[in-house]
Amino acid sequence: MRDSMTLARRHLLAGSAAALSAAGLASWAGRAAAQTAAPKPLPAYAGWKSQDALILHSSSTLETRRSAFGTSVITPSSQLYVRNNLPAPDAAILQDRDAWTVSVEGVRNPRSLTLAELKTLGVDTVATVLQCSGNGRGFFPSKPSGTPWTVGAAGCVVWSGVPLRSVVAALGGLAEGAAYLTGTGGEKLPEGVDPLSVLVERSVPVKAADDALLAWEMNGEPLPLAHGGPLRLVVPGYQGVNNIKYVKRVAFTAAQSQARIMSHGYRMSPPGTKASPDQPSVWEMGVKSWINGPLPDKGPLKPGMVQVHGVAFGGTRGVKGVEVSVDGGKTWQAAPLIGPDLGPFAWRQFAVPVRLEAGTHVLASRATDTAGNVQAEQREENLGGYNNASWRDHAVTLTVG
Ligand SMILES: Nc1nc2c(c(=O)[nH]1)N[C@H]1C(S)=C(S)[C@@H](COP(=O)(O)O)O[C@H]1N2
Ligand SMILES: [Mo]
Repeated sequence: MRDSMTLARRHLLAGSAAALSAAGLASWAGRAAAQTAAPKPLPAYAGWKSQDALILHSSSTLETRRSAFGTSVITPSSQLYVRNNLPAPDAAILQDRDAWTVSVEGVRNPRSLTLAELKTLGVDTVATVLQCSGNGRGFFPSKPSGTPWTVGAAGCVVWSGVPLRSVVAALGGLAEGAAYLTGTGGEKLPEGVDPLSVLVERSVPVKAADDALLAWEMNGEPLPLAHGGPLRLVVPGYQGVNNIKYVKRVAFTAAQSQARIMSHGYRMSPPGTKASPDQPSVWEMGVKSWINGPLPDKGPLKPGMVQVHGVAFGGTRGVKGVEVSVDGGKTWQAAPLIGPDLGPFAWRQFAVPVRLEAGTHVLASRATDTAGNVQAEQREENLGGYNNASWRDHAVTLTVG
């Protein structure tokens, strides 16, 4: 949407540049073209990422282009989206990764542990879909405030770290009354404001701790600063915001965090209401899929065969199957899942060859999770534009011929 607008503008300028140089105004035209050709640079903490694969919404919101999702299951770190609610900490926190400390509370023997100590308590690897709860917000006609992500505030990544349950066991087990797992981010808070208004601290139901990881590696490399290095709380199957980067504290608590990001942010507030702590928080992800190719951005396709491919996931459950429609949801056909199954929290790729004749085609995908839940046709309207899993919103319109 936004990027296609930029493209259109670029074409327009390129066109007018040609016209102007023909009229002998080449130097002006050259300058205009140079100004539009250089994309805004990536922010320093994400400067190692692939500029071509990303849409830069702001210095703290980078989205993977739909066309950059390939057909292998893992999203390369260089193409993975970034979302920071506060400025990322100074890169100096990565100088001595093993010295990073996290305090563990709400266990029988609460204490602070270094990353070096955590590494002695156990290790596991898990593949998860990391997705911002606002992914798909750009499809809400109500234009909720916040980044208008379409599909690219998501990726499938492999984490390695210590299972949280091993840490809890090493500290004597859970204390009485633990109802939530609360994670706190280690960012430096701006001065002169109420800390609770900016602190990144989230609570999830304590059952989520069974699958949670304190991760120090992502996609086979030490966890980059942009993604929460040196240590991140990974809560498989839960929306991105619950996966606390630069985690400084993990607490088993009787109540949810009082931080604004928990009490009022990320709530499923019905339209016309105000956000409040009694509304559902964005926790577990629902069943969702979308098509990543073919896409209309390369212009009209020639009639013939195409491989319709995309991704599908079930949040805390795996995916049982995916169907694809090329007629806007009137008829559906099963689309085989391809590639390795990396477990219930990862996404699956699907691909199906279809013949497209000349005309306009609306391509959609619809996933079913292992419990039989089918991806919804419609989004659930809400103030923040969260949890959009509507297959209709994610459909792709193609012109052939
Ligand atoms: N400490 C901390 N953790 C955080 C955030 C943050 O701003 N600070 N943002 C959250 C949000 S809203 C999302 S969507 C994901 C983004 O993860 P990524 O930047 O690694 O893609 O991190 C979550 N964890
Ligand atoms: Mo997010």
